[in-house]
Formats: sequence, structure tokens, C-alpha cells
Amino acid sequence: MTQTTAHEREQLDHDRAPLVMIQPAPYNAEAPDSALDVDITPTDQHYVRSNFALPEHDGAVVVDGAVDRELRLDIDEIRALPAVDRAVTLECAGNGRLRQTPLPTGEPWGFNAVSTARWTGARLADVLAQAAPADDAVEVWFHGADHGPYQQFEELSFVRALPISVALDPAADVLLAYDMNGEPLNLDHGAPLRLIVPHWYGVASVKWLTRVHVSTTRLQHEFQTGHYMYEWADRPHEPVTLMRVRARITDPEPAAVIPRGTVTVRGKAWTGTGPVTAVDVAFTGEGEWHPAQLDPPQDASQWQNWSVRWEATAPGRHTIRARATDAAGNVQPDVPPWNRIGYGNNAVEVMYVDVV
Ligand SMILES: Nc1nc2c(c(=O)[nH]1)N[C@H]1C(S)=C(S)[C@@H](COP(=O)(O)O)O[C@H]1N2
Ligand SMILES: [Mo]
Repeated sequence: MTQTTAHEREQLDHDRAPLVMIQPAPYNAEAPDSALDVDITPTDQHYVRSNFALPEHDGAVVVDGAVDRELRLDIDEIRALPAVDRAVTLECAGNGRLRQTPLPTGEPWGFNAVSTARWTGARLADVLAQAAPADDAVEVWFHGADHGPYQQFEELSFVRALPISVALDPAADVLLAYDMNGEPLNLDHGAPLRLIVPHWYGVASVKWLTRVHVSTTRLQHEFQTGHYMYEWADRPHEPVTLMRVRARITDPEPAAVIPRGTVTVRGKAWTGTGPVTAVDVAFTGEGEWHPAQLDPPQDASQWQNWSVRWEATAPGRHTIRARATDAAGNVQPDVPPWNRIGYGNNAVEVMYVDVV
């Protein structure tokens, strides 16, 4: 029998850390901290965000509405289409809600409603090309099989729209995905078929997909114009779309006690308007920012690794902040952009460590 050392056991526990449950029914959970140490999140550590109980779904999807040819594709027919493989970082628009002040209503997500999986599927653009959408189509509506009571509604189902330009763009790589990390989707993540929309907040990636409806009008539905909307105090409301630029610090852990010496501070950064072009780190509350080394993205829709060496010579409490900038010139704000339901909090993370 082989013996494991205490350190090895600690490492194994760390690698196998379970999801952190936010709500049991419907099941919602965020990733454990250790899941942010790796490039591809293991499936059982990928955050889960579901608005209803898990539905039944036979895998068939209907394409209808303003199209020349209505389609009904079963899961085997979708699997037979040319397959695309993408590593995609998904983040819930409610990630970081806990740090908005005053605290908005909604699931109290900490900072780990974000994960990256390898998704395989057919291109939505290929399927839509078969159906031939009308020239005056403006949106595509994606229906999930899930439904049930929701807040003031006795019965509601999940529907979310994308602009037709995004749906038809082959380069956007919107996928009808059937595999996650090389295996058929599990129920929590939308089995047997879901949409994956790279670069967009998770809400666009409709799970348990049953219907792709091409429309000449804009969707009016609780999940399009009620929830997953930025309700700004001083300007018109707008649906959440692309992920806002953000860096996370993954090492050291918040409030860690570390021996003095050279420390490598590391983390992840991502954005919907990428790639991330810079991560800067500050070790005081003053404005002195040090550029981190930033790895290029392995996949254009995947988070990026960054690191910076820090000479932690002075004992005492030290603050660490990391701030990302992306190719579109977006920079993380210090103060979260407050909106009533608490979406898109990409404020600079502030943490401290104690050097001894
Ligand atoms: N049908 C359906 N699709 C859905 C949802 C849902 O409740 N029902 N939640 C959305 C939200 S808000 C997010 S953040 C992602 C989460 O995907 P995951 O559970 O695979 O991480 O799924 C999206 N797709
Ligand atoms: Mo979400």
C-alpha cells in the first residue's frame, strides 16, 4: 500500500473541493476557489446557475419563425453536423453581487460564479443557414425546456434572445453544444443540448434548448426585459450582454499569512471585449500600479493567466489589488457600477495578506 503524505492529502482535498452551494432548489452553486487555479474547470467544479427545477428534454430542437424552411433536428442529427470545440469562460452576470452596496436582491453570489469548460457543438450559424432566415429578422429567441413558478409569476419558462447579427455570424462561434469537457452534458449544465455564446454573460447560453425561433420583433419576456437587465438609476435600462473586463487574484488566498520573501501573485483575467491587454497590480492603497506578466489567451473566449513577483519584505498587513484592461480600452472601475438587480459588478478586487 502506498502512503500519502499530509501535504499530498491536502493537495487532493484542494483539487477535489466541492461546489459551494448558494441555493439547493433550484440548485445554484459557485466554484470552489481552487477551481480558478486551472485553465479548464473540471465539470463537477463548474458553477451552476438554474432558475427552475431540472427539466426533461428529449434532445430535439425546432427551428421556426421567420424562416424559409422550418427544421426539427434530433440530437443525432446535430451531432452529425461539423463539430466546433471551444474553451469558453462563462460568468454569471450576478457574480460579485455580494459586494454591491446597498445590497441588491437576487442570489448572493460571491466571486466564483465563473468557470471555463471545453464545449463541443454545431455552429448555430450553420443550422440557421439551413433554415434560411428572413431578411427582416432582428432577433433569434432561444427557448429552454425548464419552467415553473418564478417570483410573482405562477408559471414561466426560460427564453432569451440574441441579435440576428450575432446569431448569423460564423466567427461568433455560437454553439449548439452537446459535450462539456469531452463528455455529454450533464443535467445541471443543460443536457442534452444547450446554447454556448462565447464572450457573453452566462444568461445568453440557454440550457436544455428546445426551440430556436427567428423573429422580426424584439422579445418581451421576463428573462429578456425584466431580469438580466441593468436597471440604471440615471439612464435607460439595458439587457446584460458581453462580459465586463475583470481580473481575479487566485494566489495568495485572501487573509493568508505568508512568510516574508519573494511572493508570486497570480490570477485570472477575462472580458467579453477581448483579449485582456494588461493587468496591473497595486500593493498599497495608493495609485502605484505594477504591470503583471499576462499570458495570451489559449482560446479567444478563455480566461488568461497573469502573475507578478512581489518582494514582501516588510512584515505587517499588505493590500493587493489587480486591475485588468482589455483591447476595447475598458478598465475595471474601483466602484461597482450599481444597478438595482446587481449585475455586472466588475470592480477591482481588494484583498489583504499578513506578512510575518
Ligand atoms: N434554460 C435555462 N438556461 C439557462 C439558465 C436557466 O435558468 N435556464 N440560466 C442561465 C444563467 S443566468 C447562467 S449564468 C448560465 C449558467 O450555466 P451553467 O449552469 O452551465 O454554469 O446558464 C444560463 N442558461
Ligand atoms: Mo447568470
